[in-house]
Amino acid sequence: MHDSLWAAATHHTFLDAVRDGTISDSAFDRWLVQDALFVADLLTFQARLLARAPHAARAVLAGGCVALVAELDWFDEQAARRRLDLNAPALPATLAYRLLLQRMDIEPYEAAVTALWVLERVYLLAWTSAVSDSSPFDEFVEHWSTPEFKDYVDALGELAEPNRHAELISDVLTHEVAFWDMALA
Ligand code: MP5
Repeated sequence: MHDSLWAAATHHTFLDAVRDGTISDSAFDRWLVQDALFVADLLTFQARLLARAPHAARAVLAGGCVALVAELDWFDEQAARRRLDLNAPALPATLAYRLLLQRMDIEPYEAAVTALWVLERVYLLAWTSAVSDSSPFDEFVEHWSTPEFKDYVDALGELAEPNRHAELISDVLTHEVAFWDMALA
């Protein structure tokens, strides 16, 4: 039922331009800074999700939290390399996504973990669509298209209820589309 939204969230002009190497530095850097802010918000959400998860889900969610901490270091390194200020203000799409994460935080566990699976699967499929032999952004494409990341997304899929929570799933997908749009705006 969400096919067209999944397609919009995972195939986007931004990703095509990353694959082709035609993305402008300003668009790429805008995405990078805002995504670093998003990942910090995601860690807040996921740490709380871990705290209320059933025991069987804890290893996967705890591994995800550790990965988010490492990812924030990685964003710091990427930003320093590109001379970007990660203390920049959050743009409207990032602020709107922050509100959605706060809503997910008060949803029942099953809905919240499903939403987490959706947003991680979006990044897996989206960046996999940007794979090429020659993108100058290889390191970014690789970050979200490794077999390890796919395993993590599949493990979240085991915890998720993809056939329920339709409205929340569509909210997440809509916010993902808006996030790509923001980079190009
Ligand atoms: C992710 C992300 C994936 N970094 N940014 C957005 C807007 N959506 C999803 O999260 P992670 O932790 O980088 O895999």
